[in-house]
Amino acid sequence: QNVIQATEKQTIPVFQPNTFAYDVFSGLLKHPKELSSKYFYDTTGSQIFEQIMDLPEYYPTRCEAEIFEEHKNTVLELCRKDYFHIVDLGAGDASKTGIFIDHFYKQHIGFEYIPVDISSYAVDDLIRKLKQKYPRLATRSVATDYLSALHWIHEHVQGKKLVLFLGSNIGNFSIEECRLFLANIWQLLDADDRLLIGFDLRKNAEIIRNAYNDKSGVTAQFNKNLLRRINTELGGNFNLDSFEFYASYDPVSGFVKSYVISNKAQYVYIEAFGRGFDFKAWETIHMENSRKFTLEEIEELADFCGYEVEMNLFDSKQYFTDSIWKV
Ligand code: AVJ
Repeated sequence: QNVIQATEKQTIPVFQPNTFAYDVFSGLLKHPKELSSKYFYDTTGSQIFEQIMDLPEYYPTRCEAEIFEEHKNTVLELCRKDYFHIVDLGAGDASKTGIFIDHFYKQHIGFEYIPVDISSYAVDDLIRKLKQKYPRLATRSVATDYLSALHWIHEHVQGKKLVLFLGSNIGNFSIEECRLFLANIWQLLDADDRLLIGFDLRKNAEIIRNAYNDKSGVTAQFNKNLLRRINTELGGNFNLDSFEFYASYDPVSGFVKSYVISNKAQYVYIEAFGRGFDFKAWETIHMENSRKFTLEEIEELADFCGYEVEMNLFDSKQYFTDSIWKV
């Protein structure tokens, strides 16, 4: 059933690696199946994530905003001597970076703001809003994935840099991807530059679980939106009602893992691939990691990737830390 009749076989283009089509194709061929959360952020997905940030259960955004309000001068003192470039990896709607931008702008600090996001909707919308609010603000934007963005930065950004990687975006990586990504950023940094990373910390497992299992079901929609995206962009026929959302937290490893699970045996056809995929009843698709860290893990990670931890900034509940690193 998986492979269509030979008489119906037509040629299908071979996809470029690192594209949406290629990654969906390879992810659905895996056992167990997986899709990448980096593809959550089409226009609808970016909008759903903005709703998540407002959920009562989703604490990380509020914690990080509290840290930035409390410590914006500390960060400013690290940068202010020369003109500098703020590179915001995964900027989204910049709800937190906005606290720095507002503060620095009003103090007439010389800096440029460079938001990077995989969603062109997110960066376009952000730049438009920033231009309205801060007419003198120097900005450039980059709508691409992280790795291509690092190439762009290497080519186009000279001088002092403050690289931001906020909101526990780093939690989406596996352990290996995380090290590789930080080692790649290390190559871009000079002695005066800083990397500021938001890490969500280990805490009461119940609090973590609830943050990824909200009562209103917004997080479920956020995950299922990727199936919908496959339907619209690749001609898939996922029936969203035949998949359940499930998120688990393992307090030993610190990993939240999110899944959509097929609630029956079914076959999902995807036009762009000229084929479909069988799902057994209760077969899983891994969608996202949201890793939670210990301070020891953060220290070890910095050390392994060639950095020195300059300081850790905390919110009042110590749920979250923004860790400032130098090379
Ligand atoms: C945007 C990756 C930080 O993992 O906490 C929120 C995304 N997923 N709820 C996270 C997300 C489910 C979020 N990051």
